[in-house]
Amino acid sequence: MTGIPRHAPRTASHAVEPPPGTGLPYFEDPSPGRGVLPPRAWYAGSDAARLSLDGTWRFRLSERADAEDAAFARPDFDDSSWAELRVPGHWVLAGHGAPAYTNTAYPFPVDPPRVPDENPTGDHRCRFDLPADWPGGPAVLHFGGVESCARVWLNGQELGHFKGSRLPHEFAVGQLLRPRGNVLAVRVHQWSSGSYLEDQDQWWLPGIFRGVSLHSRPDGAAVDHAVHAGFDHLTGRGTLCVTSEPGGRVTVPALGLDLATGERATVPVLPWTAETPVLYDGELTVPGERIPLRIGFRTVRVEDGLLKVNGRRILLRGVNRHEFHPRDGRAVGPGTMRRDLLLMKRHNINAVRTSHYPPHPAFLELCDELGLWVVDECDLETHGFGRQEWRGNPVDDPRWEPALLDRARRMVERDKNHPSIILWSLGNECGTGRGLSAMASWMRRRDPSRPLHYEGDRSCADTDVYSLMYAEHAEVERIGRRAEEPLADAALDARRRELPFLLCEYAHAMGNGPGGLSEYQRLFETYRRCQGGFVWEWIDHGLRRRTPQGEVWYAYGGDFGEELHDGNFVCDGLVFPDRVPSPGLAELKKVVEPVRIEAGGEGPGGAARTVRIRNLQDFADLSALVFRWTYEVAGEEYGAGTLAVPEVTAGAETEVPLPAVPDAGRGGGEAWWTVRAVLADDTAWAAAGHEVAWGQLPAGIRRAPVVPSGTAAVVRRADGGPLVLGPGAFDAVTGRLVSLGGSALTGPQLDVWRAPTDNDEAAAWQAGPRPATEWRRAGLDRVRHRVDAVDAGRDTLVVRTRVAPAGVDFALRTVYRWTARAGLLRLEVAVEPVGDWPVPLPRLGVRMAVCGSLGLARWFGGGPGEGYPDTRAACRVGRWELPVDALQTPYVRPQENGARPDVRWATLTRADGTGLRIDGEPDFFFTARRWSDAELTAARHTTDLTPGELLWLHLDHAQHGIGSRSCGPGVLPQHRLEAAPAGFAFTFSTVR
Ligand code: IPT
Repeated sequence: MTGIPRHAPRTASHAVEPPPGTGLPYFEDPSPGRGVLPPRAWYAGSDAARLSLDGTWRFRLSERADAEDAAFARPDFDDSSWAELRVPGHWVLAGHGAPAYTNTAYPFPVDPPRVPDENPTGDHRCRFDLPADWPGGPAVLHFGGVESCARVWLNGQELGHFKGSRLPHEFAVGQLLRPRGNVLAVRVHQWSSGSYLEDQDQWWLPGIFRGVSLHSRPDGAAVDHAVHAGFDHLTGRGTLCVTSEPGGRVTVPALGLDLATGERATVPVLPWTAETPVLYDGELTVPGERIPLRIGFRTVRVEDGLLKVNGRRILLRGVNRHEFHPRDGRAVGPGTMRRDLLLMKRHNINAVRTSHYPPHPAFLELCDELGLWVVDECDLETHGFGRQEWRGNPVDDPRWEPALLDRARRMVERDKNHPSIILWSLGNECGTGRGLSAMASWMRRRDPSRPLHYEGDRSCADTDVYSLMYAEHAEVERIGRRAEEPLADAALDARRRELPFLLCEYAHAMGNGPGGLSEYQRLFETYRRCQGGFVWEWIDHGLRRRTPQGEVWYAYGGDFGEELHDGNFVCDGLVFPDRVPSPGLAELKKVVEPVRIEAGGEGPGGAARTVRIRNLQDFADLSALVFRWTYEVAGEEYGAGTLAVPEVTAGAETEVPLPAVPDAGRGGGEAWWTVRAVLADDTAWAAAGHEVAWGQLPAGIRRAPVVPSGTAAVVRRADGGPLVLGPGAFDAVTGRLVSLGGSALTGPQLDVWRAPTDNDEAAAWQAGPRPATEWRRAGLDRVRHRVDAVDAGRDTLVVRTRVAPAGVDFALRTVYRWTARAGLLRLEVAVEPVGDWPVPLPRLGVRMAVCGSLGLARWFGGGPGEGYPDTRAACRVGRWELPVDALQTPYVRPQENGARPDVRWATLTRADGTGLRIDGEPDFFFTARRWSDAELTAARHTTDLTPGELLWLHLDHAQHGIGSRSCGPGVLPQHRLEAAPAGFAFTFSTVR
């Protein structure tokens, strides 16, 4: 607690004035603005009066910045012909103009600080009366966020203008207010010099998208205040010091504290951590105002090469969060913010990077309350300059320095009192430059209590943590061993090598995926230097639309006719646009679970005897959890209870004996213990019983292979008609199964194609192999099947084929061998690659089509959600049941989805319970859908898929991994599906 900084001087409106005489209009001038008050800490409320001006305003859109004069700002201007518009909101989402999506490209010619003539400009008017008890005197007008440049008038008087879209701006207005009929006029330009600093990967959404409010600031109200609350883990004591202008007193009843501002008190406290977010309620009283405080004691340090909070290394299980709502864009309400955080907490996420701008301040209050580590990132990205070797990059041009410093200040001053914020981030993807260094030195001076983050400068000259995005596993491992490639500058290299490491972005959650999470987590748990990271990203930014028939779909780049756009790259979240968790979130929850439950000592037949429980938390013991076990045989429960688990401190582990095998469960079938760690009591983020972690332990695998007994059926040949073998009938020419138990079907045929996932497609700018491109080039989407022989033996039907696309000489020789016994029809498939296979296979299995009435799926194997070779951690062995329609994962851009891994058997049944059963040997991936893979491949939006008459079944022996190549590493070698000889079998039977 040394060097508590004093407040920055609060006289000038901008401590660094813009360079004079640029001759540019205010919206193009690189300056941050004029007439605005210095920033201050945001707080939810005090006893000083506040008036929200949110609501229905009047609105007029012009195509250019200068299309209209400013007469609309006059109080008596007649706006009755204008449209109505909800504030906060984005006019492009309210029927005026259209949103546009680009990732890194500026959607206008790059000529900083100039912007195009086509500059949609929204004039807004709000008429308001003061409440009867409004105190009069000084007041400020507060804008929480306006994109991208606003010019403001109150009662005809111009107040000033500002840029910095996701930052607060305030004006002194007390002298202009009158009791009734006030008119606030705001002109908002979509494009400004500020747009060059806001090239984040998201929709361009102009408008007043955060709240507008009026705050009484009576004489003696706090101009600003800062809460410093550190924790000394050696003594267990916290030190509190609150500074404010003017000074006053601070009380914290629970700690018995009553002290003057500027004074320090050191008392025993419970510290704040993301796992134990203890907040002490207090109050700051200054002559003109009483401000409630929520104080969390914690100390952040970089020490011994590690990022530590309260003396301990922390592990970040984080996500990048943009503010997004499928209808309201970045105008995200408190309910949505809370929902995001509850979902995160319930999925074991403990950290948020506020990519790539400070969020609504209420979000940070919720992070304090619920417990998340926060990297608060400045509203800054100049990524588009990277497309031109960073020529003209504003962060390296002194003309922009006032704007950069203004942004740094507005973030730090607004957010400084949140215990949840452990790192400040300078911004995202800006290359390097003096402006960034200036921001960093200002931040260090202003707030020495928090380390700095910025990923874009590999030298780490201005930062306290080494951060990368999308680094491959192998590189993370090198960094973990502090054996990374050296920097050219030896001094900088030595410094960086001592820094803790995090991945500010990894595991790109676009579409089906991300794959490879488990392998990253293993690295984070092995190397103390690797302190975790932030998955990219939390939510798909699909904008909700409806077909004329009322069916919902989600729009992405290009759906608004943008001339330049980046398609569905904007949909890369762990939750769908409607915040329904995607399988990727289920996978993340399992992979980052804070408790690991594994088989301990082994008994006969590989059966677990004990369960090892590891507490992977950084602070909390396991007392918040109870451990429930069940014993299942063939997916059926034969016993359940609670395990007695002794106290396990953070980082420690224990091994507890498993109960005796329940007598009833000693029969045949595959047996498993499932141990689940659930919340013992209700918490602020989930109810008692919520499952935090689980593990499955083999209880002696007793699996009888499905070798049908009884006498072999013989092959019969109906006159000129099909070949018949047991319950199956086969086309005599093609050898394909055409009916089973009397029900017509299109029999199994080798299949290697899958509708490419976003990770299969890979980003266009990715160097190196892009799997889907290679697959198409190889022709895997158009393979042909040549039947070389249909050999009907006495009790065996053998069909020999050669499977290959046009134009190449490599192929898969595929032999189908059919036998039948006792009503079971067995297929053995042998696949032999011939020639030089240049690519891995998307999948290897058979595809068949059955009647669409078989709408209910039951299976024993991995579930309940989908899983692929490198995304199956969240699948547990069990018996599951879902309608076929519910097996589909509605990725915003349709693609391969819905496979259930490790399936032993599956049935598909009609409403009357009859149907089809498939047993696999070995386990298989089971997929069923009402459209073909060709249709799935062609679809651009979910509404392009219409259920057909048939169900398409995919019984896959293997799948290629998923990886994260849509923006990051591809499939790890162990999850690649190379063309190689393979054999697998299925047994088909009917269910009656
Ligand atoms: C990285 C960006 O930082 C992030 O904003 C987002 O665009 C993400 O990629 C992809 O969705 S930058 C990328 C070029 C590595």
